[in-house]
Amino acid sequence: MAKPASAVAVLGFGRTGQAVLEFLLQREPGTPLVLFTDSAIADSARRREFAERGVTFLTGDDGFASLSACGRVIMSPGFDGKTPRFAALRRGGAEVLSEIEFAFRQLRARVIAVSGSNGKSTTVSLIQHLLSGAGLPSRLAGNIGIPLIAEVGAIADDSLVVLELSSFQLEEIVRFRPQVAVLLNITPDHLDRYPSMDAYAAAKLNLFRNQEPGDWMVLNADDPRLAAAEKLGLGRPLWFSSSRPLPRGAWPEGGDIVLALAEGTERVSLRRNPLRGIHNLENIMAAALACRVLGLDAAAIEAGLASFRGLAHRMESAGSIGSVEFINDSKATNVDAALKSIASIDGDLVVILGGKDKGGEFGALLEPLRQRARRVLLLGQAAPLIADQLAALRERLERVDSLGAAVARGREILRVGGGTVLLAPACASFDMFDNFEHRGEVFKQEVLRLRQREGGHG
Ligand code: UMA
Repeated sequence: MAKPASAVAVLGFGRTGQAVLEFLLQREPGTPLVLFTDSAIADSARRREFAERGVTFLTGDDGFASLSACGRVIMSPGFDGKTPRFAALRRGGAEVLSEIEFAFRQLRARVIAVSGSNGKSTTVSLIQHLLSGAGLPSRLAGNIGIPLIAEVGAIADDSLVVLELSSFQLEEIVRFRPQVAVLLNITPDHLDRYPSMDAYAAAKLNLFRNQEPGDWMVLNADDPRLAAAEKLGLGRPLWFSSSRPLPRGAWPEGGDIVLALAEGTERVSLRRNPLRGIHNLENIMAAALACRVLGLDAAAIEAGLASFRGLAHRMESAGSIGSVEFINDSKATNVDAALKSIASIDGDLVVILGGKDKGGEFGALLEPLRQRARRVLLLGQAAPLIADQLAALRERLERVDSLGAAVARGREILRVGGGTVLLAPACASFDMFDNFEHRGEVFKQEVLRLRQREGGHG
């Protein structure tokens, strides 16, 4: 039986879909709700609970076709709204909204949105840390793992939302408008979903689309795609560069960051900065500019930076055994992120690469690995592909079957001379793990286990 036109369809039963259902059940009681996923969802307490509250579960092609009877369709970011089936849905009259667009329409609070191929989570976490240190209430949400819709009820109109956005979440934007929009970089990622780099970049640039002249755009001047972009939006641009001074914006100078705005120039000392690497310097400059335009001064930014502790799975130390340090950068899920991790560590390296490929061009790793890596350990589904693209380094490549084996092998290789075993896989984790966090946890446990084994045997 067809649903009445007022029904709302929610696509996806992950974090986002469940949060949207929860919101609609509370805020729009009586509205018929349909939950769609491509494959059937296993019976679970969560599923039974929603079914008991009146949600109809649909699946498969026929299920999708019947969504055209719904007035609104709210999609999770994993769904690709550019495919023909969505065009048909729109032609049928349904309003298709992303969860971000839907949630934004319920918000009155100001939004600081951060996107980019790498560095988003560190930057939003740092911004929130700096704001709270300065006594400004804010809420963290988005791709970092907290659907915005789950938070809207708890966000006061006069507070701030710090939102991490992926390209997926920026695809179906209609009115979404951040007062401060930060774009960190655009480097190859998700090319299994996008037909080209241009299509991927276009999704990212949606960040600025609805900004108004009083809004701010914080941008990376060292990113060739951003620097060359002709029309970004109506907001006021503030650029940052890790390599050169700029008329306005941020750059490093003599152990400080210079923040140059229309009202004057200030310096933030990096002396007590806990984050390493050029990519983190970029994240810090972006966060500092965003907070500066929200009213924080250099002293508040400097104090907040000193007390910030980095995030798990991002250049996180997993401990040392003898003179070998283990670094967990499981979040380096694309080639560019892996390049940045390699560049930010001094000394000899053993690099662990591999996992589920996302259309990455691993050839870009060749030179840095040739210069820095004693060995490259290849793991998971993408191992043969990486071996192929790094064939020029053949004598330094080794296949491993598990992260445990990689940890032990890395320790062995660096036993004489010391160095760092770096997990920076340049791939997604889903071939062997639930997610990048799971992969990072396993890595840390394996390091611990090896340390105990070595300790036990003197
Ligand atoms: N599904 C379908 N058909 C599809 C796609 C998905 O049926 O074509 C269903 C799946 O069967 C499942 C559900 O949709 O039931 C999963 O939805 P989802 O993939 O949108 O995942 P969520 O659990 O809702 O998590 C999403 C983000 N996931 C993705 O963008 C893939 C999370 O980012 C985000 O934290 C969360 O919303 C809250 O905002 C994760 C991620 O991997 C961390 N992001 C990518 C990245 O960072 O590189 C973009």
